[in-house]
Amino acid sequence: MRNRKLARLAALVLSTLAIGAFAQNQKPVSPAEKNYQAAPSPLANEPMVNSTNPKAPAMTQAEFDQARKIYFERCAGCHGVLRKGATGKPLTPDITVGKGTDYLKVFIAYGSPAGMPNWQTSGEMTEAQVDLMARYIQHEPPTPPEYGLAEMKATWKVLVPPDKRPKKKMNNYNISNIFSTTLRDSGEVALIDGDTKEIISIIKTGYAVHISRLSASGRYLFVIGRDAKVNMIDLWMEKPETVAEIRTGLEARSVETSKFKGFEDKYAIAGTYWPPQFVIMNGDTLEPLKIVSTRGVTVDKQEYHPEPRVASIVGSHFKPEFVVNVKETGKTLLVDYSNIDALKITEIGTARFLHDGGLDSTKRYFMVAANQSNKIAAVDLKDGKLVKLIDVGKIPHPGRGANFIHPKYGPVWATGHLGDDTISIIGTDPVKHKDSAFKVVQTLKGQGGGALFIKSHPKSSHLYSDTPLNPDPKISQSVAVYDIRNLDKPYTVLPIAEWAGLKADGGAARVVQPEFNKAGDEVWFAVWSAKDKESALVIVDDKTLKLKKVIKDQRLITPTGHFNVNNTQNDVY
Ligand code: DHE
Repeated sequence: MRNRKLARLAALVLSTLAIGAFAQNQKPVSPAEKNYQAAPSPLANEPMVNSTNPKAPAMTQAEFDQARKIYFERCAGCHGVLRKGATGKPLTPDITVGKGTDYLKVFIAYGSPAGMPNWQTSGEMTEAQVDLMARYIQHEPPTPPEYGLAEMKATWKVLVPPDKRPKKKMNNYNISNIFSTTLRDSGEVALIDGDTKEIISIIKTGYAVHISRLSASGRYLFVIGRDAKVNMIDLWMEKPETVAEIRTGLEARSVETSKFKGFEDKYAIAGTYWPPQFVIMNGDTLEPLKIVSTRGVTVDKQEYHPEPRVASIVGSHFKPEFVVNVKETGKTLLVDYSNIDALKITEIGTARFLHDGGLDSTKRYFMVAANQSNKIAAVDLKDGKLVKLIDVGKIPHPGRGANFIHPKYGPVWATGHLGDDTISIIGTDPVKHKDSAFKVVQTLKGQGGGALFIKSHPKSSHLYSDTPLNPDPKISQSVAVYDIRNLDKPYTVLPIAEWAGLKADGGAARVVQPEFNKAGDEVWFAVWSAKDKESALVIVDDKTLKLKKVIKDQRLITPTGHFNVNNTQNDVY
């Protein structure tokens, strides 16, 4: 009876949603994007200030705490920490109280055509949890604590001070061909010798570790966890180890180092999701030096946003600047670090919501995905200005993108898409190929949506595109390879997961992130399964497109990204 009533209400609410005000301006969210965004936030376990709303239905403290945990584990990635909306719509009490508990319950239970997951009917939430969440979102969003210099310093450790570190390389590794592989769910990185394919060591890092970057000299490896913990690893040590560490906030995704001549290895920078800010640190010790908030107004409507998260960061090779991309305000900040006591920041309005990106082959232009605008913003790092906003496919997701020489249009940079099956190729040479510069010169068809990373190498004539978030396992477990010399030729599919020969235990075996070795003659892929399932790394010979090696080891838990030292240090992609 109760279920019938809920179903009737559902039909009514869902039909209103399709045309109603609550659904306005909401683009459909693909299941792939939902799965990608809805990863648990480390904020679930942080203490927060709760303030209840007298107009909202009552909740006990225990109910509130349970709902808050669910919110940060399931909902914050799309709706935002303060529920101001990002991929998902805003859920602040001024909107939700007027909707009422029953309406909200239907929305949570059944999902919406705009992409809200059907949490109850999919079995991911019980009816009681749906009721809890419907009441919870009518209360004020609890605010996580701020995190300033004192908090950072309290977590900062210099485990091996600079004067106690080796004066020269103390190992026999070919450091520039080491790979740092993210072991996401064990909170570790695996350092792998790219020559012998042996695991050098497994190093404990932050929670759900995200990316690795290199210092300009290639000596220090910086790794950041989703909990904003940065590990600085010295690759000169006999056995590379963490020499300094710090927690730069409560949630983060990006870390980078100063690359400009004269500032090599001088600074590191970490950007945080919470609090919305970035911190410049000493490149030798990770001592936090300067914190800058990214709260501010959005590029389009010019309204205040309280939590604009820091997405990708790159170190400019043209000026002593960090390029900091702020997601929710849609702004690219050029942060001049030549005098951090008188910090100069050039604010370039690009588009919302900025995510990942990389440099063109000359390193002059930074190409960044504004994923909810379906655009790539090209920023000129020499002249410090926006060159162009380029319309591409649906939800561009380049990683750092791929640079290669197009037979007709010269130097180009490419991105794949989460939301469709295309690859957009953009001209990047305004000198010799003026007519095609910063335009989409060709669109390739890929295997399907759910693409995350695309890669090439100056020595290679191939372009590799993964599709780990495609719902079809045949597509998520393989990659498409294009012949750059003849892009009209159909792509070749490499069955990477099949080659890995994993135990037939039902692991997702998603193939993620092509990454070249230093020589540019082999490509590494992660075959990513759940924590309790077997995963592997698969290495392909770039010339023949044949399997070269499978690395399996019980310590390789949930490998995802991998970063070759030389290519990451020198922005070769
Ligand atoms: Fe990432 C890069 C954010 C989920 C693997 N990811 C980035 C960057 C950002 C980001 C802002 C750019 C950093 C830079 O260049 O400075 N990623 C996010 C999210 O917010 C998101 C969507 C959800 C979340 O809760 O974290 C998310 N990312 C994932 C994954 O699920 C992936 C596939 C697996 C994993 O390890 O978690 C993943 N992200 C990566 C990788 C890179 C990355 C491998 C680096 C790409 C590169 O070539 O540099």
